[in-house]
Amino acid sequence: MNVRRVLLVLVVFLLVAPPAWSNGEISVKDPWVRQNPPGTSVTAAYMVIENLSSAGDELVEAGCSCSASASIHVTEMREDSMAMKKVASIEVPAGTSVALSPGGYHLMLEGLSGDIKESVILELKFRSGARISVTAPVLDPPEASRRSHHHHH
Ligand SMILES: [Cu+2]
Repeated sequence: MNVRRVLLVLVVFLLVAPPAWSNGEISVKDPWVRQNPPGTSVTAAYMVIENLSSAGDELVEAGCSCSASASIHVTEMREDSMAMKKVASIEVPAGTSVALSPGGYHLMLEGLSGDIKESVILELKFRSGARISVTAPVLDPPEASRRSHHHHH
């Protein structure tokens, strides 16, 4: 292969490369973070994680420069109340996608460094070693529920 051919292959690869928050095997769609009420220091992030590979994977760690900590949580119905608990990981079986959404899995962002604005960058780490950075827009709750219910005025 001569240099020109190598460059051509590189250019084609860059043109077809998936969006920023995909590594070709794991793809993250529709990320968003709930706007924290003014003065509070906790919020949650949501997204859909798709595993495009033929091997199962697991989200094992998350981080955000916007907060002191980010942990993986699940909201569960217990008796007749909702409760959240920390989980070690979220399984994403091969060829499937898992939704992090209000009332279910979410990333709990605790110790916010201030009121979050516009967007935050989430870092996701998978058992396979894959690491993905995701830019998640900050949505306030009414906007967030419009988005999740696809309601139009
Ligand atoms: Cu939580």
